[in-house]
Amino acid sequence: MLDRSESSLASLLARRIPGYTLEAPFYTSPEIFAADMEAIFEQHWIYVGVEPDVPEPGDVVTVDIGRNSILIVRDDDMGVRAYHNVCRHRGARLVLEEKTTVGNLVCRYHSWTYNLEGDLIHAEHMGENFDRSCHGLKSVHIRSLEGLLFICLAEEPPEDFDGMAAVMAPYIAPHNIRETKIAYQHDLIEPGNWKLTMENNRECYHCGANHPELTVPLFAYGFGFAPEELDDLEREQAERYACLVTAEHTDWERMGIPSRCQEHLDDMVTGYRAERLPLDGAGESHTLDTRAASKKRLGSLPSDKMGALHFWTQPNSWHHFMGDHVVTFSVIPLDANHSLLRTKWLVHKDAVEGVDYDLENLIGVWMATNQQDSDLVGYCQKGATSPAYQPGPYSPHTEMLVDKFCNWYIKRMLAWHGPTRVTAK
Ligand code: 3BY
Ligand code: FES
Ligand code: FE
Repeated sequence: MLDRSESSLASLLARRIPGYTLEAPFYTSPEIFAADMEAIFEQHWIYVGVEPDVPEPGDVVTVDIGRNSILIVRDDDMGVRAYHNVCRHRGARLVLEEKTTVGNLVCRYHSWTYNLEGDLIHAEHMGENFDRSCHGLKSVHIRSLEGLLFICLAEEPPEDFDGMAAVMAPYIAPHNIRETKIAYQHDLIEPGNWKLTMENNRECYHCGANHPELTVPLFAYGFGFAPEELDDLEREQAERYACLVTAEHTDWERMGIPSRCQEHLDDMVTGYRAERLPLDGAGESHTLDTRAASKKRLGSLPSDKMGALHFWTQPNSWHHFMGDHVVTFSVIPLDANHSLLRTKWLVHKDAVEGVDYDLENLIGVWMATNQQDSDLVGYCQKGATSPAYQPGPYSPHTEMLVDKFCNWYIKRMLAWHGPTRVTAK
């Protein structure tokens, strides 16, 4: 049994062993959950949605992150802004819907009215000394990375977002997210701590045994292996895959499509990784026939056979950009044992369902894969509550990026909570 001082967050952070899963309280403790929300989700750039969530002026989307509710609004000049979803009168929540369209933002309690720029433009019976200009909505930092929307709740957001954006913009821009529409969104509540959802995404060690649909378009050798464990035939296939990646990178980059790996998962405050990888079969998309699901090719891409650009950000997102569609995933923690996985499928804005794409075909692979991953996350959550649980080793060949996620998390927690003491029960 841990005594109270040994189970303090500070000692748990200090004694984390690199290369191993985290100790159980990181997955189960409500106190560490609260510490995560404060140190990670209220300090870092959090991926929340896409510009096509709010295509027209007056479009509003709300995102709840822990104790915060955030409004994302398209303004009259086509800018995207974010505000706290809290009325400046007596604090009522302004917008209750997840998505709506408004002329102005009107509080239903006493009708205080804010324009899309967040200014309070109407408040009756407040007397002549009342200064409306001191009661505008509180803004939240928001950035669009070629149409991917990130918010930051900190007063001073991490400055290295711009560095990531400069590297990543040329990778994402050819898919032109701003010219897409959301064909489908799916919210899945996973029965596990948010870090288990993220860890699960950062490896494909589990893919062969668990993802019969996803492993149709993915190459079996795409996510690492121990060379000494392969027989001659497997080694030859793995070498062929490595050559294919090199050849495709060269071809795509010659066509002006950045594809080579960029990795800063644990050496930046805003950690990220990106790489475009070939797909099996026809090589076009994450579908069961490996062909494009949508007939309208995205953006300025030169070919249908663009493989899939994988883009991952710390702490809460991953994305797959293909020639015909984009799938984006955001993870929002709900409590120590539950997380919201929000998935959006984007197709060209002119693609028509039933004509240019079949929805079942478009979403089939990831709908199945998400549910399989959610089950796996649930098994780990159950395991973490057992007295028999102890941190287990990551594979040095297939789980390096899981370790990098944990390294990043521990570093960021130490940076924020280092000097304080939170006791994990
Ligand atoms: O998100 C990725 O890039 C991959 C694909 C499947 C699981 N994950 C490691
Ligand atoms: Fe919003 Fe009163 S609380 S108008
Ligand atoms: Fe998976």
